[in-house]
Amino acid sequence: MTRTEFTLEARQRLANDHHRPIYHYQPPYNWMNDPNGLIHWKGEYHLFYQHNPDSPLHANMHWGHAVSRDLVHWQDLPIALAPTPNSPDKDGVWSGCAVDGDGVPVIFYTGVFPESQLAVRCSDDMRSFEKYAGNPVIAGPPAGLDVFGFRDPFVWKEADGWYMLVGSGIKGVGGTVFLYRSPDLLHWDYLHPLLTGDKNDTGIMWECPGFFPLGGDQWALYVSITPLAYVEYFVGTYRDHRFTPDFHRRLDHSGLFYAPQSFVDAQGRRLMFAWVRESRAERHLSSAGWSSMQSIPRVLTPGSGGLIQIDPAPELQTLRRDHQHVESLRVSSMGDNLDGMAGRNIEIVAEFIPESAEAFGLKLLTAPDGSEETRLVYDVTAQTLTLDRSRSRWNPGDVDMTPLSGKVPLSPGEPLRLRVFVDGSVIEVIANGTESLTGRVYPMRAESVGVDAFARGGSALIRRLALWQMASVW
Ligand code: DQQ
Repeated sequence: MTRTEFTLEARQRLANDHHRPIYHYQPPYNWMNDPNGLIHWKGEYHLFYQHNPDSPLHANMHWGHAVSRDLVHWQDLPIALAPTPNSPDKDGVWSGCAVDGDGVPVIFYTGVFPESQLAVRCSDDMRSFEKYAGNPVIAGPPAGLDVFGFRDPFVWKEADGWYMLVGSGIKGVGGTVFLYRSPDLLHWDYLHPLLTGDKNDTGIMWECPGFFPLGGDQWALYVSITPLAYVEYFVGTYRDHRFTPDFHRRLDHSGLFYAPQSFVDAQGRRLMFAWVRESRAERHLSSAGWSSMQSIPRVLTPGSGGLIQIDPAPELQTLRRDHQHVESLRVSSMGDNLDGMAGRNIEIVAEFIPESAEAFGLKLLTAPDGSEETRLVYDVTAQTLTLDRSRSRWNPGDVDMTPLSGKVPLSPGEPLRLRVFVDGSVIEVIANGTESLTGRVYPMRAESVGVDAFARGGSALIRRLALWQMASVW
């Protein structure tokens, strides 16, 4: 049996699980977390990921590997990196990145324990991987600092050399990212912290950093904050290898979109994937036999007000099937507004004008008898968008059903524009281009697939709403 046949068969075995997505990447089975080593190399998108091949729980980290020519359909490849006994990664191959090292793809990752930075030379087809004999390339944090963690290298090239960020936290101070420079990708000198946060504001340790030019001399730094588990980004000026942020804010309003990684593809687009975490107890993962998924690919560009604009990669549109839509539909009740719309694996594009409503939005994954439903609610007064999961499942049973919420400010007359991707147990929402809200819900009933719209305390106008069934990528 070939590897492809083997993984397809493994996927087939789990295909009846209605919580399993059909158009978000996830491994054939068992645990996955952070995206790693994202690179567009010789026409193939490479997605490596934190993977436990032995169980659906976080342990024994390896790098899983998949490739795609179109960013949408993936082929599973053999595990790329595994721990080597008696070496700096004996306890796990943790997160990292891949770069075009002047014609040779090179991977950097964190070996544990202790945490140190390691390099890997890849073959030109990126199917074989040779760990550098001189590893680690950075053995430990800068001398004289008392830190939490030292991991998740992010590497880029500038005119005067290679630069690396490593995530950490200075005890008693806050999360930080250390900046290193190298002439050759193998010898690294510590420069200074690129940025250090305040532990009371942005957590004690920063994981999985990424740093990129947003436009002009504006750069964006994103970090995953631990132990708070959300992603923050900072925008500011970057000059002489010093970064001065003007502001910082959430990249996604929930803690379920985590450890994102971005890269530039051959079209010059900055693309991002993230780990979409689970929201249910370990016993559910053990019985499901799988855990987590990658977010949809997103394109990052400079947005209004200096923010990052987030758009679903247009390639996802190739999965659209069976289009339904409504236009100019005034909604003033709690249900029965969208006749015949349903789907568990769907994309919705909607534009709402608030009018007199106090709150309005969409119901997703609703049961025919109303026993289960998830609401995406815009509260006009509070200017918040909330994924109300309180009734997403009739028997909570160790599933987190707390609301997920974030500010989506609308100026007077401005519509709420939603891009919504529902896929089994994941709901990814991008509102008005710059606000992202990612949630997980686990309806118990396979027939909980209804879609509706609602408004409370007045009316809202749906200027247009389109819904597509999404095809499986397998
Ligand atoms: N996951 C990896 C670490 C990283 C964390 C371990 C973030 O390298 O800091 O699986 O989710």
